[in-house]
Amino acid sequence: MGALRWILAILGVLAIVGVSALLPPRPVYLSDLKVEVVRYYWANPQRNASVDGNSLIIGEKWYEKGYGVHAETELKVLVPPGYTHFVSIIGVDDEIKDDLPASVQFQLVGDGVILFESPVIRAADAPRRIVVDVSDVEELHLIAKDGGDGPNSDHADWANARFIKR
Ligand SMILES: [Ca+2]
Ligand SMILES: [Ca+2]
Repeated sequence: MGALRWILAILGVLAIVGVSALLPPRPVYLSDLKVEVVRYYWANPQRNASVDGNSLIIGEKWYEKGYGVHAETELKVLVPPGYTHFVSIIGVDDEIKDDLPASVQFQLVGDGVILFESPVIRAADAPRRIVVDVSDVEELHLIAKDGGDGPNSDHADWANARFIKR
């Protein structure tokens, strides 16, 4: 009886280890990491909020995590070891009305190399999902640029910004 109990216990542990090996690894959210503000304009970047301190909302969709910034702002973060991709929803926060002249370009620079550059995104544009390979990157810079026409109304969201393993 004692031996059977041990065997069942060992089988149970093996089953748990096996299942957890099959589950996808948890994402690491940008807003849970140490983020350095390299430069910012108009107001401090906000963690898990828009740059005005409201909920992160793009195209009427709400996002719990991320960073709200004002162009031109540059954030710096170290890619967590073993994580291969940066994923985010980008756009102009809904606190800026669609008829205001917001225009933002989102750029990712990894170890000095441009990895991603969005088109110029405006307040009426829908949220966009980006997936960028950062498997060889140590230092990632997230830059919100002014779209070439100055920073007026440029409230930019890096919504749900996170690192994943693929
Ligand atoms: Ca909008
Ligand atoms: Ca602009």
